[in-house]
Amino acid sequence: MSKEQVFPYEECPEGFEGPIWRFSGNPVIKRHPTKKASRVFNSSVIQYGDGFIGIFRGDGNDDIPHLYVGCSKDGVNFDISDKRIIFEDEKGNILPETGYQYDPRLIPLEDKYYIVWCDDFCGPAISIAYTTDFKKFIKFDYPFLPCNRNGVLFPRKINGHYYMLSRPSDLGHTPFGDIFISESDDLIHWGRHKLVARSGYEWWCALKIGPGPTPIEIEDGWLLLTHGVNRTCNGYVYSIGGMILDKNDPSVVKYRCKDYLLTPEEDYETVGFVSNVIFPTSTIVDKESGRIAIYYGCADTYTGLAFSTIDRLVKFIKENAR
Ligand code: BMA
Repeated sequence: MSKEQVFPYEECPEGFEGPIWRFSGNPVIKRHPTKKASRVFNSSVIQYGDGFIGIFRGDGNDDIPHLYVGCSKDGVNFDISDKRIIFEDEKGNILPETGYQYDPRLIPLEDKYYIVWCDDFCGPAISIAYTTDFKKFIKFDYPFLPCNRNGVLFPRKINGHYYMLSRPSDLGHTPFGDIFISESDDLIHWGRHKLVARSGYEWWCALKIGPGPTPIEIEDGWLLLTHGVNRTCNGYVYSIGGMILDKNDPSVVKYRCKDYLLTPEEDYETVGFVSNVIFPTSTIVDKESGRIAIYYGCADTYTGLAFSTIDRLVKFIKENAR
């Protein structure tokens, strides 16, 4: 990263005491951002060169989600391609397009950029692919059986193994959800599955808890943002939660915050295609200052940006751990 690297950030508003504050210019991606996508949300952005690149979920004019590459100079204004990502297999054969693709996570890992998303494999299933240039995308065989969503890869090997979090689901809107972790030595064969966190502890995540963005390595563990779902008389409500996993054994939760970190409150979060949903899918971290920019889907309609710092999140999670 060059010294002039732009970092999307706003200082905490004076007097604000919560763990996460919203960008004053939200939503950063509004309705109809491209000719092909009427809504772009639950997408993933990383620093790339002296700017930013992302894999975006774009729901088309037929409501079906597909994946697109997008770029930005400032992490706020995005230029999203009109062309869907086409995947190849490891032999270079173009793969037929599946029925849908959504909620991508983009993870720099070793010398490649990995994309993990929810794909149509006789039902929602986690899919994994990599790219080195954001032009050619090589898809592996499905790592897990359906139904499963929210595959979140750790950004480095831990004790010589790769790890992925996921949230097994059903074919539809899944009235349950817990976080599991799986281990692999080659990113293709996965096993040694373990339970990480169950839903049902607090009301805001009584129905489901799922992994959000790629975990952030901190001094004494992994900082994991989550989505937690409450079932109300008026439907599901998605909030952002947080926990800290053990550094050497990420199946162990060291601190789990009993309160949400952010819940739908702004109009662009409470009103939309699916109202009352905030869904974090990526973070950008400035290691030197500890600043964090969080990209999150708003009401399955917009993309929002929010901020915090590592110290502030860790302190809040520890002080409010159950
Ligand atoms: C989940 C996923 C997300 C979506 C959320 C709320 O099951 O499908 O893509 O944001 O529901 O609709």
